[in-house]
Amino acid sequence: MDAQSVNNEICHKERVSPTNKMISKKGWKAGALLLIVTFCFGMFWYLHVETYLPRTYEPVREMCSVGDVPSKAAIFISNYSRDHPVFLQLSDYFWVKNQSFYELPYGTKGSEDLLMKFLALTNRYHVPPEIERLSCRRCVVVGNGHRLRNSSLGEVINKYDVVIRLNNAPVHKYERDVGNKTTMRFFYPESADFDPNLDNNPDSLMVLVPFKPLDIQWMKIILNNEKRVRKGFWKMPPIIWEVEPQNIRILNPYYMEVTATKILGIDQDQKKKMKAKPTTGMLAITFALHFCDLVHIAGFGYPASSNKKQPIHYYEKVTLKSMAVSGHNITLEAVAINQLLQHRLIQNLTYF
Ligand SMILES: *[C@@H]1O[C@H](CO)[C@@H](O)[C@H](O)[C@H]1NC(C)=O
Ligand SMILES: *[C@@H]1O[C@H](CO)[C@@H](O)[C@H](O)[C@H]1NC(C)=O
Ligand SMILES: *[C@@H]1O[C@H](CO)[C@@H](O)[C@H](O)[C@H]1NC(C)=O
Ligand SMILES: *[C@@H]1O[C@H](CO)[C@@H](O)[C@H](O)[C@H]1NC(C)=O
Ligand SMILES: *[C@@H]1O[C@H](CO)[C@@H](O)[C@H](O)[C@H]1NC(C)=O
Ligand SMILES: CC(=O)N[C@H]1CO[C@H](CO)[C@@H](O)[C@@H]1O
Repeated sequence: MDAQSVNNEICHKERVSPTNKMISKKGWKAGALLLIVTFCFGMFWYLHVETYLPRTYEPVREMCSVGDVPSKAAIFISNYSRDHPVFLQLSDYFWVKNQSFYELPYGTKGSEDLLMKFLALTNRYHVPPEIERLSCRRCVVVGNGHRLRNSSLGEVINKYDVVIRLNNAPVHKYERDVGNKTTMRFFYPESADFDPNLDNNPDSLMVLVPFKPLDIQWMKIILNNEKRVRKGFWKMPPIIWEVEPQNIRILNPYYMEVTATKILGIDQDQKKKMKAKPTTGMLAITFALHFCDLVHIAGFGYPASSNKKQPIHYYEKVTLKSMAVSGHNITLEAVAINQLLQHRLIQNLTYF
């Protein structure tokens, strides 16, 4: 800037100074107002996003660290082992019968012949190779809790390598909140989806959790199209159930045993165990701790027991009353889940 222009500048400033002052006063007020509005909007957006979308999920891709869950689980679960076969296989029963200590649902004692017949029908016993060969497995267990409603977690859930769903929880028409990817679905006859093709992908694994020999029988009857059995179920299971046999698996009862004795600390005594069977959700979390390197959960947790009208599921109106007769101890399970969260073995995507 040369002297002349500096001079001009000063002159100009001096000349316009009174109006300038007014303008700058008004400008300051407008600026401050703009700042406040921006701040408020920002805060609103921040809080809104914060409460609505939990922070943990966006970097799911980068979050996997091999061996993280196994090393933590080894401390938490006595005799922790990932060497057990995930699903039952024919070779366990064909030549040499697997010597199981417990009967169903905690072992296969007494069900060997039935298993041999059934497992000969499906002929597939493994995890799909594209999952098996992942160096780090990111899993999400999707509970059926009501808080998934309007959660918009669908896209997030779809990003995991393994999405585990439970029982007859629908996907159709709930995609925005729960996603549409299903790697495995854990179920038993009474909880089977009547329209499995609507709520699963063509390659979803349908994982039977056998609570009693009749559960394996039910599936064998359907696959063989034998005469249907109606007695012995506490709720009528589907009698027509169209799933490709190669997508069916039976979960190794080992995980049920670990869930009961080590996660829930239910007494070793078999009779006592029968009284409080773990839920499919609790079982799925235990399984994930033995299979995955990262375990996230969504849609877990029940309303307070005083809240009698609050629906417990995202897709139907049943309330806590239905759980009272279920033979599950959900108080015990809530304590266990909280412990797993505290030890960072699992992380939650939805608030409890
Ligand atoms: C752990 O394994 C050992 C050896 O098999 C066994 O003696 C012990 O009872 C097991 N402990 C638990 C808590 O399962
Ligand atoms: C076979 O039995 C052993 C105990 O002897 C058990 O650890 C294992 O999980 C069983 N395998 C299957 C597929 O049941
Ligand atoms: C979900 O959103 C819909 C539409 O915005 C609303 O009508 C409904 O009450 C919400 N449900 C819950 C459980 O918040
Ligand atoms: C999920 O939905 C999206 C969008 O509709 C679709 O492109 C995708 O193929 C679906 N995924 C599965 C596994 O069905
Ligand atoms: C659940 O387990 C806790 C702790 O063992 C026990 O105090 C409670 O009575 C159990 N509840 C039911 C309904 O069995
Ligand atoms: C029960 C529990 O630990 N809930 C947590 C779920 O995750 C959010 C953060 O994503 C925590 O704020 C909750 O406390």
